[in-house]
Amino acid sequence: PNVTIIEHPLVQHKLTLMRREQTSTAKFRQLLREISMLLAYEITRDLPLKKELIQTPLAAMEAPILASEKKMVIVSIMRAGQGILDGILELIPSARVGHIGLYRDPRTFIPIEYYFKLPDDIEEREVLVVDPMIATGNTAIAAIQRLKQTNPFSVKFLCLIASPEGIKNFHSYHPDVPLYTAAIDDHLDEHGYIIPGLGDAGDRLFG
Ligand code: HSX
Repeated sequence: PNVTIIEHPLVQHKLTLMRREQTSTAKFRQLLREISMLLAYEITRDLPLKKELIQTPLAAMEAPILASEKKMVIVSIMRAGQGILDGILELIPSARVGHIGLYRDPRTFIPIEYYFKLPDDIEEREVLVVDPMIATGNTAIAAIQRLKQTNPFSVKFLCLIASPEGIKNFHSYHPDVPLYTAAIDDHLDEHGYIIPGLGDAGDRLFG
C-alpha cells in the first residue's frame, strides 16, 4: 500500500515522549513542532531544485535552490493539524497555507465541515495535508474528498500515528494519495481512539 513509515530515530524518540501520559502541554507542543520539522525534512527529499546564479563574498556560482517552494501548500486539518503546520513552516517558511475545519461527531464518528479555505491557484500546487492522527480515517477521507474538488496538482497526507483500520479505510477511498506516518499503532477502541496512541491530540496540544 501507499504508506511510508518514517523511522528516523529522532522521530521515534520524540514520538515516544509525546505518547507518555505525564508529558505536559508545553512539552507536547514543543515536541510536535520538533517532530514536524523532522517529518517535513523526510517528506521533502524529492523536492525539485533549480540552479540560480549567486554571488558569494569571493566568487559567482550556480547554486541549487528550491524550484517550487512557493508552490507548496500545507493544509492543516483543524485543530490539531495546527501543531504540525507550525513546525513545517519553520522549515519551509514561504509555503502557502490552507485550513480545513472538520470535527468528528462523537456518536457517529462522521466528520462535519465547518471551515474550508485554500490559497489561490490550487491547480498548480503540491498539497501536503497534515493532521496528527488517522483513527477511523473518516476525517482524512472527508478532507481529501473536499480538497480533490479543487483539483490540486498533487496531494500527500502526513500524520504522526495511524491505526491499521484507518489506513485501510483511507486507501479504499484514496488509493492515489501517499500516506506518511511516524507509526502504525495496534488498533482502534470502541470510541474510535487509537490504542495505544497518545490520547486526543487536540486536547494534549491545546489543553
Ligand atoms: C482527531 O480526530 C485528529 O486530530 C483527527 O482530526 C481526527 C481523527 O479521527 P478519525 O476521523 O480518523 O477517526 O481530532
